[in-house]
Amino acid sequence: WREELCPGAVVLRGAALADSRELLKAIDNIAIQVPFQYRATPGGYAMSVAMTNCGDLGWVTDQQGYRYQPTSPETLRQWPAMPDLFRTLAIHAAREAGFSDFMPDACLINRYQIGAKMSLHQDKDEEDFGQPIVSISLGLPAVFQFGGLERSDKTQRVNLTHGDIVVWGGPARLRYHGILPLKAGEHSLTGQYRFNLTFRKAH
Ligand code: MD5
Ligand code: FE
Repeated sequence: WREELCPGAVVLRGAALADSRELLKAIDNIAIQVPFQYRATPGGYAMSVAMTNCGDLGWVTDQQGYRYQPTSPETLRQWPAMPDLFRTLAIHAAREAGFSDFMPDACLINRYQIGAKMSLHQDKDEEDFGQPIVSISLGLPAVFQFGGLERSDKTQRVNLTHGDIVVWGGPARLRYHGILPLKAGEHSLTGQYRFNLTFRKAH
């Protein structure tokens, strides 16, 4: 089932459902190698979302700023390889949304605990805004906040649930967005967590 949120933003409801157990197993395997970290923003605020990465490049933040880098700041080693299933799902979803040449080199894995949120922001650390971002939601549901190209633009709320894939591209690529504090709940596959995978062409 396909929902267009606005030009450039397409929700593929349940598109990752059939693969969700395998996706979660792969996340566990990555987190064994490179544990989830609560990073600080350049302004010095601890994020409530814990993060790890896989793929050639990973997104990190610290006092120096936001950036993509080939190694984990903690292990000083390369991020684990992007599992084929991840890449395949992301490429297929992008194609469904009209982006036929999406080749992600980065996968950020966000883990939300109860109460965790992501404040309104734009994703602009990537080199080519012509490339979309593909996101896969797993576990507890979240309320996604979707704004415009200016921080002050009014926002709409969208529920993202287990197995949903969203492709953000074209005119939606630089919209402000965030995640409201995760409501308490229990998911049969993830317990008290929500996971979100974001696939990007960073470099
Ligand atoms: C999440 N993650 O659910 C979201 C999903 C992040 C982040 O926002 O930066 O890690 S990605 C949502 C997104 C990406 C690019 C553009 C837009 C939304 N958008 O135009 O609204 O953890
Ligand atoms: Fe974002």
